[in-house]
Amino acid sequence: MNKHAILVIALLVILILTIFSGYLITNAKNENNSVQRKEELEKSNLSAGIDTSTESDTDIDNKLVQNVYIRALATGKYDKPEVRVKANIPVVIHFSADKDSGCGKAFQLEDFNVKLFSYNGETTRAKILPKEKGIYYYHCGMWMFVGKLIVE
Ligand SMILES: [Cu+2]
Repeated sequence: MNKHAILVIALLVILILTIFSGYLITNAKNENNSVQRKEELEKSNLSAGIDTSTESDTDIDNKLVQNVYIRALATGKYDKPEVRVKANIPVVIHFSADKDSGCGKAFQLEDFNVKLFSYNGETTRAKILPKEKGIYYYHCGMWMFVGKLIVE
């Protein structure tokens, strides 16, 4: 092997190492960014009273849905007298009712044609897309349980 060949091989090795380390650094940066973005979104969602903790990473990244959890209690009230959501982002309502909540087992949100039932404490869901800002009332069949869905 002559000197020239050794030099060429050495240069090739250096070139490959440079490209590979550049690739590693870029990858690490991307991962950091996506974790940071997810944390920021979770923070902003929390301050808006929206729980995204059960959603997959994809849903959080794409801001696909706003989850709201409402439960009718045996005390004759909802656990949340009001819920705030943002307009033009789909909302999934997760409704459940205590076994002793009587007519609270029926949940209605007429402005969005939602009628849910939870007879045995189970969670039932409805997805809506609120387009107009405003206050919409959710309630049981006789308006004894009443709560506000506030679209901002
Ligand atoms: Cu009622």
